[in-house]
Amino acid sequence: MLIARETESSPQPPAPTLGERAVAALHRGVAPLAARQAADGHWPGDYGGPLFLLPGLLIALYVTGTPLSEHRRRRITAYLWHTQTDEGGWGLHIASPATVFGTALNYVALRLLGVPRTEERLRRARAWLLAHGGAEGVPSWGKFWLAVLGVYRWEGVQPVPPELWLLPRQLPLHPSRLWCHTRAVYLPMSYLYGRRFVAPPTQLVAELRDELFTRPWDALDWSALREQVASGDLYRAPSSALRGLQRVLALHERRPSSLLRQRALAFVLDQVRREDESTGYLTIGPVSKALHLVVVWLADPASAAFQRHLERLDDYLWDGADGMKMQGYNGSQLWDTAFAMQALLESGLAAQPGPLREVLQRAYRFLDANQVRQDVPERERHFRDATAGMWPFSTAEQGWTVSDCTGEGLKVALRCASWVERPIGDDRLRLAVDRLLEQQNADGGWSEYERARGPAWLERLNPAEVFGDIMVGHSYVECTSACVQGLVLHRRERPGYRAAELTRAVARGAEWIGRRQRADGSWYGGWGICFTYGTWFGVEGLLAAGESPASPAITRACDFLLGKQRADGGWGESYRSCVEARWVEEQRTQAVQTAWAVLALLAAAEHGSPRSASYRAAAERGVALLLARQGEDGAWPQEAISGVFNRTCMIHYDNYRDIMPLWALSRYARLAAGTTSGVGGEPCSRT
Ligand code: LAN
Repeated sequence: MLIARETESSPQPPAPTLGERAVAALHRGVAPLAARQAADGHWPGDYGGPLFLLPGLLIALYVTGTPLSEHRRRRITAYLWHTQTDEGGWGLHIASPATVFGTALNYVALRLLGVPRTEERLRRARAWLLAHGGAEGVPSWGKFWLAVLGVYRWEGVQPVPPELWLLPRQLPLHPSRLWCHTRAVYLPMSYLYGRRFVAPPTQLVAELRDELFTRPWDALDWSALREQVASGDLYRAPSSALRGLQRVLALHERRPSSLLRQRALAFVLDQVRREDESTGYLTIGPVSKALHLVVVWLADPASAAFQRHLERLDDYLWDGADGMKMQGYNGSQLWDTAFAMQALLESGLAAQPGPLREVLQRAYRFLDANQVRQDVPERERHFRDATAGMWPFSTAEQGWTVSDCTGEGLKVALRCASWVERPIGDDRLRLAVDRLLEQQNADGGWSEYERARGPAWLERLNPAEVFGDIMVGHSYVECTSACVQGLVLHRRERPGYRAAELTRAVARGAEWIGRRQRADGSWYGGWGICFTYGTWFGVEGLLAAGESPASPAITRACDFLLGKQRADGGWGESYRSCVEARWVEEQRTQAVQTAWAVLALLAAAEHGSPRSASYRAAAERGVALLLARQGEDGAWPQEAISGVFNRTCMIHYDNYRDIMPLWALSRYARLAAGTTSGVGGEPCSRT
């Protein structure tokens, strides 16, 4: 009776709605994110994943006689054991099965770290390597590092003649036309190759010669090995055109003119120095970082440049729970900050002054401090595009600016302008717009770093067997979408600036995005896994450009996403999608990919798609999954790896696991509450 009466007088509160639960989850989720913000406003994160970077660095340190601290030696060794596969080898990246490239190089790395050949795990690694043809078939970048160490003969390495840099600039084969990362790798390689640098022999090198190959070292036919690559490692088999070119170059290498060689080496060294100076000795990426270390040491072991390089090693090293690794970049600082800010802005939680506002304000300061404000000195002589006004992926000091980082940076700068203490001046935002307009490719899309410079057929001469699409710049849906979104927001918030050009650029960008949509409605993502990521950008880009949400393109894209939703409400796509260029399911659904799909579906719903109800319903099931995956502490657990480059190599984005679910929940909560406003009344809708 008592119970019945109580129920009558105080009815059970109704179960919270999904919207209310999302808001509660947001409150819990922003706390751990806020706690991890660095004093300068960015979010530090582990940017590991690739497994071909540490060996290059360790070889570089070894050949330059640079000692490794005991701490680093232990932590790096721990990482290498941690990443050994069950089969006993190492892959191209942490999610990949063992390859000859990964195994030969990481075997060498462990030996350089002092592990004896008799160590049980190393014996398994060696057994795996020898069963797969030994280091004879290591891909070209592996051959290169082994040659520097003295474990491979230079005759077994495909030519990288520095003289190519002396060709007339107009020629398509001039290295300045290559994709910036490829030219940054082959530039220092050409120096070391041109000098045929080999480290002084040591006992360890002699032992490695003995351990890595299936046949006695002295009996190996080096010039035949030049063309030998383990079949399991091949992603892009060398074309016959490339083989032809390499044979011609090898003939030339029998008797290179010493005068030309000296001139070419001097030219290359000057380029290396310019790159060092314009990047604070970070260089554009991890491979060039290790190569430059050897180059500047070889040019002058007592140089300040060599010391500066050593001082900036830490920027690439990350000591995580799994050990110490070399990261794929000097970090993802700006990129993560721009995304985290958008997730927070869209939540509206920071609308009132308070601690979360402070988080945004600090993040904004990072954005402000890391806009690149000038071009590289004598940039034409260094083959660099203008950069003043753009944002980089990591830091302004590193200096290599990226189109989509600029697009995202511009978006957040504009969205915060009305309420931050010291907004970035309009002149600086206009510079960003100028650069984006300059960098649009002839096909209407955007590449990442530079406007595309080389003809597409140069891809047929790709000598790096393990990567695809690395020879020249290509337009990407992510870059194009982010640039379109940034330009559209600028046009809306600061009308009148280069209006006609902006409108035309946006239309051409949208056309490019439309053309690249696949028959199934998806887009291939070049930098995140994979169709889920690409489709999120495709949808947002088209909607920002004014595409009707009822259009076939948007409908097909959303239908694609609906078709991939799994019974648990989530999305889960394997990294194999990137490699195979077709959808491959991941075993378990992924919170990060679910967030991307939810963001896309809700964007279409918010813009008024006639199918809004079904998109919202699907998004709600995704949101429910995100809520279920959130931990007690408000954070999300790390699931499968989510980033990629060059089609084959996966890379870890540490902060995505929190940022992306938070962003999706923010959007859902905002729509559920029926508001279009985020912080300071800034409209969040992307129209
Ligand atoms: C990156 C990191 C960021 C990434 C995004 C901004 C996310 C993307 O939208 C555009 C491309 C870009 C800038 C990008 C390009 C390729 C990079 C630089 C990397 C994935 C980080 C590491 C990778 C680089 C090529 C690794 C070094 C390996 C070689 C094969 C040279």
